[in-house]
Amino acid sequence: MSKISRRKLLTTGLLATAGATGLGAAAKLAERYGLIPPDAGVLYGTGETLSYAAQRLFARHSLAPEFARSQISKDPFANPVSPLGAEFQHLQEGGFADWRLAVDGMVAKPVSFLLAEIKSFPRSTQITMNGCEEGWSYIAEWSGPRLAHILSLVGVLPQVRYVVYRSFQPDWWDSIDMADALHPQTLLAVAMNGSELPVPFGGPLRLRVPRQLGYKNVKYITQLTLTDNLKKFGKGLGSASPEGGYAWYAGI
Ligand SMILES: Nc1nc2c(c(=O)[nH]1)N[C@H]1C(S)=C(S)[C@@H](COP(=O)(O)O)O[C@H]1N2
Ligand SMILES: [Mo]
Repeated sequence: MSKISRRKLLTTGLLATAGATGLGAAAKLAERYGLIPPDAGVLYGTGETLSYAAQRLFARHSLAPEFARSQISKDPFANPVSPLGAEFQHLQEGGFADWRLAVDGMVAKPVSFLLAEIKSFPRSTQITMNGCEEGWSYIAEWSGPRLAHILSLVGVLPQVRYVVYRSFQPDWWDSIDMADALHPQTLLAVAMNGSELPVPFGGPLRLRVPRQLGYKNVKYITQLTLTDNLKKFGKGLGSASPEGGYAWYAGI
């Protein structure tokens, strides 16, 4: 089934659940379950907003499609990033030995992991698609520890609802809810197609959240912050993306 028709089906399901009273009732249902995305009202109408609620109510544990090794793209496209600068180059020259991932916010025990520690954690491997909102996509094999594993090491407080993730590039930050954060396909990728994750593809550390579009898959991850409320981050929209016209929830 195409992405669009699946989305439409899910939203229709939510509307059906809400009954003949329609969109307004569905929106109330979404609100009751705390499923209003942080950028609701900024960019989209009710129907679009409801695709997030519908996914979480009816397909919370759905899996992104996985592919055969023979389907891996021969020539994956790395979307160019703005210059990473001298500090990044210095880290790269040192084999990223000093690259750190800070995990903080609403946790029992804030931790700063060295890249070597992250690489020593049990890895999960997936062959999934990375798709840009501009229309192109490629299939690759990614591996790295599950985000859920990293979170299990820091003592996530029960009221946490979102993981905010930041990049070495300050303009790139985003967040996902706990359904995606704890999802088995959500990884902190350290390898791609059997080699170290190349810098153009986000090396040394990239968030892979294959249930969402490419732009949620932020490269050069340096920090994870657990929170119960996205209002205090940036402009309060849960990500830099809605500020530029892209939805916070980019489920496929
Ligand atoms: N740090 C950082 N992460 C980023 C970007 C970026 O410019 N900087 N571009 C995003 C966009 S718009 C897309 S579509 C994907 C592209 O992934 P690719 O380079 O592996 O094709 O990375 C995303 N992650
Ligand atoms: Mo993109």
